[in-house]
Amino acid sequence: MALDKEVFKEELKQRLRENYAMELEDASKQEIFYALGALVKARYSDAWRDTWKYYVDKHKKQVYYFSIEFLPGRMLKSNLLNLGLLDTAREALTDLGIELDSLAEVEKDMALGNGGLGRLASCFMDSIASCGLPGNGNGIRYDYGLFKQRFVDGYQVELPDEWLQSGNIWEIRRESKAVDVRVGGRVYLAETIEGKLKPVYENERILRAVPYDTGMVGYENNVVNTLRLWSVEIPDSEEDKYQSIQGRRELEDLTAVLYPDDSNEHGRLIRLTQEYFFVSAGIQSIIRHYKKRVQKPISNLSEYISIHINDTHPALCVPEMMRILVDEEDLSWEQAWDITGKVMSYTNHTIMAEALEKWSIDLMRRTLPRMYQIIEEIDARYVQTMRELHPHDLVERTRIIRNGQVHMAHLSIIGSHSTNGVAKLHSDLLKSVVLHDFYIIYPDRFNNKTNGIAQRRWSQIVNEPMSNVLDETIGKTWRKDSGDLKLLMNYQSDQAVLEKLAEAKKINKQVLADYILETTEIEVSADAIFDVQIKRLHAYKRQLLNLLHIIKLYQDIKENPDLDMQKRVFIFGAKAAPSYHYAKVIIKCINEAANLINNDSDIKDRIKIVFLPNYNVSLAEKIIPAADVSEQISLASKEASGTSNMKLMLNGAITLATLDGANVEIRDAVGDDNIYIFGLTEKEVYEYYENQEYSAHQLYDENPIIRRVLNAFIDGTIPNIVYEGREIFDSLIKYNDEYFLLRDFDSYVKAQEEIDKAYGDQIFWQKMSLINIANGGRFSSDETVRRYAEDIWKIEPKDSFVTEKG
Ligand code: F55
Repeated sequence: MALDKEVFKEELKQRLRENYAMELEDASKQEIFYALGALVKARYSDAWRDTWKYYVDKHKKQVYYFSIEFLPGRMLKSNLLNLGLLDTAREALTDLGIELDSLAEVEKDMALGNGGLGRLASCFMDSIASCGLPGNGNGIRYDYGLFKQRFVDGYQVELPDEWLQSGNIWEIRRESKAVDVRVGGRVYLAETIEGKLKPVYENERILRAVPYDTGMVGYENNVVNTLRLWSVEIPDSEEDKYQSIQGRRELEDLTAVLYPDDSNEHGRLIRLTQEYFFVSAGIQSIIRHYKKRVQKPISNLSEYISIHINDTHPALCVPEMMRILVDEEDLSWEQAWDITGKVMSYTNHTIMAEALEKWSIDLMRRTLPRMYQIIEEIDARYVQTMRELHPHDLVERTRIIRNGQVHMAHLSIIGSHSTNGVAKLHSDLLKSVVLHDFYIIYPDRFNNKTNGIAQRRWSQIVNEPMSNVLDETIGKTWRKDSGDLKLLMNYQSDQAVLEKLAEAKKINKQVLADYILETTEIEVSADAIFDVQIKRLHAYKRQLLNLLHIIKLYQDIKENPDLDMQKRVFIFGAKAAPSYHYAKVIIKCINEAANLINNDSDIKDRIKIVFLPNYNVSLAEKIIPAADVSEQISLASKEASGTSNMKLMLNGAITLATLDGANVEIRDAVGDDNIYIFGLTEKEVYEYYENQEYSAHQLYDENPIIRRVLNAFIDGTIPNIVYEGREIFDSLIKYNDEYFLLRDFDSYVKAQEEIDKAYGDQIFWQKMSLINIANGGRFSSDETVRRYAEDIWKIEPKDSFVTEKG
């Protein structure tokens, strides 16, 4: 039911009176935000219940997306938009003298994830609901999200993110749905009276998993799905066992913090327990629901349920499902294995060897004894079956338990029916290199699902000026179906439209410039090129290559003060894992180079460096609409997909990229003339690995520009980085530049020079920008999840949605 502006105002006032015993005039921003949140939640609670009931009544097959990270960011505006209330709310609040955007800033950014993987999970949640698909998220409700980042003397400092401090308006604690999870102790098999072998647990610890549910509101379709996040508690029955404060602490710590490392498992015990905790709680609650509501024989499970393993962190889904089917539901191993394989599917997000998750047998056995027994059995049966079909070596290389370790990717592939990569190139590399052995064994299991983004959030919510121009130009259908952005292609030579888009960009740049001034005291001009690199800090993502180019420009200007070039602001946003020393060194160097360049009067404001602290979803929402250039400069083959590349193109930024991850598909979408490609191809990178002919030292010796840039790190040109500068220098020269920065340097500089020239011709530039927006629709996560739904999960959208779409 549509909500009238006047009713909206009354309801808001009413809620303030009820919840806070206050009149609007006396309420703080925070109180108004919570009253508004409660109002919004009440608007979808009926649809939430009805969606749930519909899935049950119609026996709909549902997917459960298991992910140890979700990164929704703020939800107020997105919920308002999806409920069709955004304009009403904005107008009603304006009448009351309140600005929606500033009210929205009160909401804590929900940051239960590190980066791309967690954000992808949240984009999927939005799209699954918006496409009317029966799907739910399953994860962990961390008390503390990803650390907050500050810079002190140019160094990253981490602070706790107490996001729950003033409560979370969107969640519902459902104590009645709590389940018990057993960890530790000893398990042995004993014969029952019927002569079956059953596990007997000794000295195990029982954890209580309490779910907190959040409604995932679909876009104008009355569908509200569920994101279920689990929190640990001590069960009453166990109170006696936790007499010591330390014992209690240890247990309560289980869901306290998100591990802040986005590439390396450190083999920490608590992490493995976290993984089992949310997997076991999730699967138990699925099976309970199935038995109570679906009421079909357990042998039909795979007709009603699909479980997705987002990266290997939830890989224990495989043995946990086996445990429940065999130990608790009394199925034979063979029958349980058949069902498990049909239910499970797995997405791989990386080819970086160090990111492939492994656990020592010893730790696994101690922490999760029953899981280990089951994995051992899966492994033994795998070897036995495959031995007859494949060479010994191949079977040995692909088995789950190898060299004292449990390989979680192997477990995920062997225990599921589908393994997918996240961009075409990445999926090809999985088949030809990283998981080639498995591709030989299971060729039919491999497929590609190129990532996508929640386009409504990343266009209409974050970029109103551009959205208004789009409405005026091509009508409003693009808001529901982003494929319609293509209509914009008809206006690529329409000067008036190009100018309007340029004006919208200028408005966004001024907003960001104001934010930059406010947070960093750096003054930047909205006339400059806003050149943006926003992503986790990683050697392979090559923020350092960006810095090397900036140093070169600096040196060029110092040498030739009349150098003809466009003004540029280089904007960085990046957190480094707290234990990732080299990444932190790069942060320090960027910050010190910023100090040097921003304060050098010879440079004036021709180049500026802005490293915005605490990059997160909300900050991305400020930066992306204001970007002119999108830096996607990872070493080819290393970035599985990337998703900021998609968000930036959708907002009219021009991509400067290597042929890596989804950049390849962005190039296909916009054409060679509307993107700047540079650097080694993935094939050339692999050739270097084979022939071992790369010599960074030689490039340093032979290329005077490279030499001068690198020397700036060790000769005092960049101040305050004695040790850090030396480390950077050594990583490139002494340790031969693992990610080929120096090899790609010249072609990167050349591409940057072309961008400089292109920006000088504003009509030319705006045309490229328009073509990028027009083709951004291709990377909608609506499309991505539809492909998962059809090819992998075999789930169907809610009927009303089908009819609505025709
Ligand atoms: C988090 C924890 C661990 Cl232990 C390992 C990895 C991560 C993580 O955050 N990975 C991640 O974000 N990977 C990224 O996934 C994106 C979505 O598929 C890709 O676009 C991106 O290329 C990839 O690096």
